[in-house]
Amino acid sequence: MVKSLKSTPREDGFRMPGEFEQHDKCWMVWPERTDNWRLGGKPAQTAFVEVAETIAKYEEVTMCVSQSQYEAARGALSDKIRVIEMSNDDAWMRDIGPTFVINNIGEIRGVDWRFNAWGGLLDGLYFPWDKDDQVARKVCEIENIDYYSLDDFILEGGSIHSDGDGTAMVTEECLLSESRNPHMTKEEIEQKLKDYIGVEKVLWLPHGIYLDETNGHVDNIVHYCAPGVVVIAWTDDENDPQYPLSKASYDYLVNETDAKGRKLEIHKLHIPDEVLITKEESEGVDVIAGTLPREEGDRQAASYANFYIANKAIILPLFSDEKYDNEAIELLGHIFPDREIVGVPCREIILGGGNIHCITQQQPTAK
Ligand code: KQY
Repeated sequence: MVKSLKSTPREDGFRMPGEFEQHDKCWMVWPERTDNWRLGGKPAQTAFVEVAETIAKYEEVTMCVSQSQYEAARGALSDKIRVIEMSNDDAWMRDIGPTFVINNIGEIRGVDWRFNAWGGLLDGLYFPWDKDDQVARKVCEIENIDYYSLDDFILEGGSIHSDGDGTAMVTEECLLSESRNPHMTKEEIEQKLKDYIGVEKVLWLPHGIYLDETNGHVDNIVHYCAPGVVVIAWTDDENDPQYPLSKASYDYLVNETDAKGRKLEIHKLHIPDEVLITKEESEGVDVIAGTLPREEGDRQAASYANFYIANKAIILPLFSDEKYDNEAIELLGHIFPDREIVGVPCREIILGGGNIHCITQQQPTAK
C-alpha cells in the first residue's frame, strides 16, 4: 500500500538528487488547453511528441493524457512511450509532478507540494487547477512510491534546482512572491526546502528571466550541470531588460559558495534574440477570461537554460536562432563531454509559456 508520510525526507535520510544523476524514467503531460496552446493544441502536441521521442532514445518516457485526448496521444506516440490516462489542467509536469527523493539504501519517495497555477487567484495563470494539484500523488500511486504530502506549502518543481550534494538554488522573485506562501518568512521557506529536499544550503538568486509568467522560475535562469558547476542565462546586450536581471544573479553566484564550501564554476549561456508572438500565433489561441492572454508582440521568456538532462543526453530547446542555438550547443558540448547534445525546436512550447525542462520530470534511479 502506498503511504502518505507525515515525517520529512530530511528526518528520514532522503535527498533530491541532481538531474544529472541516473534516471529510471521521465514523466510528461499531453498539452490540450485551447486557451494556452494555439490551434487546439495541435502544433504543441507535435512538439511534445518530438521531445518525448527524443528523450525515449535515452530513458523510458510516460505520457499522461486526459481521457478525451487518449486516442490522439496514443496514435501520435510510438510504442516506446507508455501512455497513461490522467486528468489534468495543463501540461507542465515539472511543476505538477512529484519531486523525487532517494536515500542511500536504494529507496525512492515522492514529495507532493501544493500547486496553485503559479499564483492562485492573485496572479495565477488559469483557474481551476485542482486536477493538476492531484497529479503528483497519482504518479506516486502508479509507481507504488510513498510520498510526503504538504498540506499548506505552495511550490512548483521548476522553482527549485538541487545539486544532490547539499545545495539548492531558487529565486527570491518566485519563492518570496505574494502569490505563493505569503504567510511565511524567507527563513521559514528556506527551512521547508531543507526539510523536504534534504539540502543544507539554499542559494537565493534575486531574479529569473524577464517576463517569465511563473514569477521567475529558477529553471529558466540557471541549471546545475554537476555539483559546483552551473550555467546561467546571459545577455551581452546592456540595453536588454534581461541584462540587469542576469547580472544581479551572476554577481550573487560569483560571491557565494555551496554547502560543501566550493566556489561555483559559472558558464554564461547567451539567450536567443527576442522571441515575439506573431499575429497569426496570437489569433490561434482561444481568449478565455481568467487565463493569461497571448497577445501579438508579447515577448516570451526564452532561455537555453531550460534544457532537460536525460541519461547520456541533453535535450536542448532550439529557437531557430542560428548564432545562439549553435553557441548553446557548443557550450553544453564542452560542459557535458559524455552526453549527446540533442536540439529540439521549441517555438510551439515557448508560446505556451515554458520550455523543455518545464514539461518534463525525471524519476531518478534509487541506488
Ligand atoms: O515554466 C514553467 N515551469 C511553466 C510555465 C507555465 C506556463 C503556463 N501557461
